[in-house]
Amino acid sequence: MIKPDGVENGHIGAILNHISQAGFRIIAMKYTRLTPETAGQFYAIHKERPFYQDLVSYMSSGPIVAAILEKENAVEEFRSLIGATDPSKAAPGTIRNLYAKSIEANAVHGSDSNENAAIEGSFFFSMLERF
Ligand code: FUP
Repeated sequence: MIKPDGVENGHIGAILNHISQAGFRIIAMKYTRLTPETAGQFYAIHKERPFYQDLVSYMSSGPIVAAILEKENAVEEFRSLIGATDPSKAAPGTIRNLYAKSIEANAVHGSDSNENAAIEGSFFFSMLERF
């Protein structure tokens, strides 16, 4: 997902370019917006964390781009492409190093396991929207 800051700051094209250049295939893609309710569901795993309410309101603050990406070892490869959650700790040249503003407004989201990738893909896309 390209988060609200990535969209707002005009980085959709650059981020998709990094993703394509890194060899990911885009299986489905959607420009949309989360509501506080759907953002809350998407991040339900963080419900007990102190930053949850801020995260939900931030993630519903503007449009996002959701995508399903395909590559061998995609979860690990994508996490290394985006860099650490905190952009000040993200390796040089990673998407968060280049485009993120803060630990909350960190430009992109990537699934952290194959299981969560399947759950998160189904959250945004039905079978009819994929190929
Ligand atoms: P990541 O997997 O890199 O997206 O990071 P996490 O799953 O740990 O966190 C999910 C999101 O919660 C982050 F992208 C931003 C937000 N977050 C905060 O706002 N503050 C924190 O201290 C940690 C995470």
